[in-house]
Amino acid sequence: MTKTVDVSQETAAILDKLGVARSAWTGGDMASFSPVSGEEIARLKTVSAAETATAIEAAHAAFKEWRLVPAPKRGELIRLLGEELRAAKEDLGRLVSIEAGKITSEGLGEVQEMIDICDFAVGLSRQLYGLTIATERPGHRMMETWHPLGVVGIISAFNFPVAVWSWNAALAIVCGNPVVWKPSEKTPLTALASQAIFERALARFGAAPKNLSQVLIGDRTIGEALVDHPKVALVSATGSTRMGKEVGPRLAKRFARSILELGGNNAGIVCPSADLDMALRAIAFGAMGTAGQRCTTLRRLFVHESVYDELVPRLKKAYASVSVGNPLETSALVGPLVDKLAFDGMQKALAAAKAEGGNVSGGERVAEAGKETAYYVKPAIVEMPKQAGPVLEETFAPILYVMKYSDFDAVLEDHNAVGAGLSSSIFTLNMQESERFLAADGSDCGIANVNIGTSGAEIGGAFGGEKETGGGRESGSDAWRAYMRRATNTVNYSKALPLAQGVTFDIE
Ligand code: UN1
Repeated sequence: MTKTVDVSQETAAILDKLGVARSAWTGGDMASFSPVSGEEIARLKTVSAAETATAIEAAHAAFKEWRLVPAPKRGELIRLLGEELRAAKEDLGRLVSIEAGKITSEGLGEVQEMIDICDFAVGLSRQLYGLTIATERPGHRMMETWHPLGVVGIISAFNFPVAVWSWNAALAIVCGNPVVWKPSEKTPLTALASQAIFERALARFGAAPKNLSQVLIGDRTIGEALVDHPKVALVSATGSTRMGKEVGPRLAKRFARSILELGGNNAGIVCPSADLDMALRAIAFGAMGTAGQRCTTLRRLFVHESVYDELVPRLKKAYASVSVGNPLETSALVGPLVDKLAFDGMQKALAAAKAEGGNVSGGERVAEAGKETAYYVKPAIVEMPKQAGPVLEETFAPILYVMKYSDFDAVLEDHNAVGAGLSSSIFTLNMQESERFLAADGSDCGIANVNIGTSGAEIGGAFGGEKETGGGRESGSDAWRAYMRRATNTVNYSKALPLAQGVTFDIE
């Protein structure tokens, strides 16, 4: 017997414990649901476009103070945030499971990702360095300085409801910028909880300006107000390519910066020499993990004809036996889809795949007793005669399209023949193949892996992708530079004024 969890009651208990005021999530005008049970768990107050503008002005006032605080001191605030997140890990992870439907270890993993980026950002707070560059003029010095940029708007998606905020917020704050966050309408509670945790860190930190971090609950009008407001210097937006196509040009129109982290239609290639046991595990997690709702989810698999008949039946067996169920009550590996829209999208893609000659196993709804508005599905594996129809699109659901290949050059072409360019993997023990995959004429994605799946990237690397994925980079490596403005400084310490390029301009 599994215990029955009262989702609403548990949500309330966690929010109370994390210090989120009841007035923020009861009696409001926006309903929020848990995909675990399909039930309404909160009613939130939304803010208007006018209130968004006020919040941005307040953030800008905070910017004027925060940019003058030394970066290592700013890092101290993020160190405290990391401590508070460690203390709240279990509760926040559970809330992620309730609100996004993630299984327990993935809910906790998401909070771990927040902790990791805080640690990274603390170190970074002492490493926001520029170059010193040789100048062509005697008695001169040329260097780069990195300054805080301004208010950073964050638009995040339901599938990583808190980690993506933290990638942006930890870096932005260390870089001297306040953040204004519009979370997904599907996951507002984890946002309120993260803000409450941040406020605990702020209280311990002491003297920080007000409104360094704000959460704005509401619909797309808030996102639009963030995108259009002249005092928002950068918007980091995670979501669909369709959303990015609207956000990108609007930001460009006013010369604001963007970090776009959009769709992924990620592929793996299984070569003749692959370690098939390893590939099987990586494929299973990449394609079925998070119920196929990561932007790094594995969606297309190319298997060499020499190993196809060995690997694919094993994969189908793993699909048939994978446990699907309530992530709060069971240790199932696959939780629910986020809502009915996601379920309908999945069924539509499967029907289109069949019409293209696909052979579908799985994909049917799994009944969860008494929960007609919760959408649990068996992950689907679809053998396709070729890459066509829905295979070329991102469907945010656990569908893995499997195709046979014979020629390495041709499979690389097929690999790159989709709009998105986020993540990719090759499974091979042949270094000529693996190196080629990572070379200039190999994978065209922002993330290219060898003998690892497409999902589950560490925070230390820059995260993002090319083409219709939007080109933005968040998280590790030098992604911090997007949150700062670069000044080139030339200092003349000589007694003369030589002009560059040998130009003379002598006045009397
Ligand atoms: C996303 O799905 O939007 O690599 C982000 C991963 C995670 C982040 C995914 N670290 O799967």
